Amino acid sequence: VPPIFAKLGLAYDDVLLLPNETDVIPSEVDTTTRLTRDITMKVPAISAAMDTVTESDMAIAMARNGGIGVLHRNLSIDDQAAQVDIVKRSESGMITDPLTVNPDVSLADLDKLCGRFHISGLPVVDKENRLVGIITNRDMRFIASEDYERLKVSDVMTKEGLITGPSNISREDAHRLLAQHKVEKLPLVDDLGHLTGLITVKDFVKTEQYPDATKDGQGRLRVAAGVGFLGDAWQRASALMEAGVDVLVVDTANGEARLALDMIRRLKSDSAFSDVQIIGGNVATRQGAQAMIDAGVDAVKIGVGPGSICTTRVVAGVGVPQLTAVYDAAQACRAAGVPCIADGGIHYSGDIAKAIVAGADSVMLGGVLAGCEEAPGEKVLLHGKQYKLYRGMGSLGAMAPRGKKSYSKDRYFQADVTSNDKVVPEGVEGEVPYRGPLNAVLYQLIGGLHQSMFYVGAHTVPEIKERGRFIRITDAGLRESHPHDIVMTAEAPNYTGF
Ligand code: RVP
Repeated sequence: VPPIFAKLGLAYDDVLLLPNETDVIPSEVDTTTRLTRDITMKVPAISAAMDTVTESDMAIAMARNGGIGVLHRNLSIDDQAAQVDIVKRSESGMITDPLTVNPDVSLADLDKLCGRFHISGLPVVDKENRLVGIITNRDMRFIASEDYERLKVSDVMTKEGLITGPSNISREDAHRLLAQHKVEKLPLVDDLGHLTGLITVKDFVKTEQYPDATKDGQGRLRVAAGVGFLGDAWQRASALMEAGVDVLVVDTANGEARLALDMIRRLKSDSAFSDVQIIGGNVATRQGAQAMIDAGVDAVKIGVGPGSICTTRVVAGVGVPQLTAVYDAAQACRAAGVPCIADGGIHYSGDIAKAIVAGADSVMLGGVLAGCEEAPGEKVLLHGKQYKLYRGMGSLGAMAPRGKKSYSKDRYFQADVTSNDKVVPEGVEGEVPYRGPLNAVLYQLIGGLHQSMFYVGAHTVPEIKERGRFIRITDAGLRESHPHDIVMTAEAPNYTGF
């Protein structure tokens, strides 16, 4: 019979990382990590699938800055799929279904079309979708607006010496062609001259602006989305897949539940989902992680009860302090070559390195991102300071929203409860300080990780996992770690003091 008491469980605050001899320069470390079996990202951070953290704005900002966002599922299937579409279209290496215009259209109509879609020019195609020209601002510049009704696209479009590329052109070749001919748009055509895509110079500019962005094979930002496992979960997963989602997160508070494991197995065995990576969670033990791996997941998400808004540990008395949970679950993941994610309980940047040394490949963040400009919801003013709403997905507000349907109750297996006062919450609702745009917040969080890597003497994520060692500390050690014997008079961008 196994003993009824397991070993002592540790939280991030119970340990510190030991410094080592080092030749590392913080600004030069490489934080590239694996999100799932098939996807890597430059920054090991994921925004949580929560309705006060990740909608399309946050997902775009996270992917641009090298991480990824998980779109929450407390909204209708159509709305969630539409958000996937927004992220996938926000930056595209190549537009596969570009807007086009017919040669017979009047310049007046063309002008309206360009205005509506905020574009500066269009490929011109005949009825068989063969490219016959291109029309841009340049062609229109010297035409008086009173002639717009009279003239047609075919009268002014550029048709001689069109610069085009083959459908399968590489990014580098496309860039070379655009630069060589000093054009802004490169239509792509197949052997028969049909238009198959469009590459614009604007996308190259974005690439320079966000060199770390997490992108798919077509140069579009990557995005993840949460799904459940009951009711219309399959329909939701299918709609998200059709909208182009890169990763589905089977999102539950207890990943060892048979229904969640069944959903993962079903997704992994359906060839329609072969291009979508599947993350499963949450678990907090080695055996839990093994169950996920056996079901076939592409990454395991770890955390039962560490979340800043979570009351599972007091309501149900269940959970594992997060450092130990990550350490134990990661043992199974490492043996299977499956990446894992430490989800919840990250308060300070130093916790990210602790999670990674314990075995995680990336971290999922809720509370520290909920105050960002890109998080859903308005800022509120409280006692002269700005705040944003942050609530648990197991809070009353998320599971029993007044006058609205909750789509995510089943995360806590409370799907068939109809009356709101029959809901048993496992989370709370509150406000977090407004923290401005995500890039500045992430800069501090990941900057902190760079410093950790410098102290530990690690140039890369695998190296910090290998070299990192913990020392356990006491309450006195923790008090000593935080600022003490001082009244703080200036705010630090990476220390909130709570
Ligand atoms: P934190 O970053 O500490 O705010 O934790 C965020 C995590 O907490 C989420 O990614 C999720 O796993 C968990 N969560 C979300 N809602 C609740 C709840 O209501 N109990 N917990």
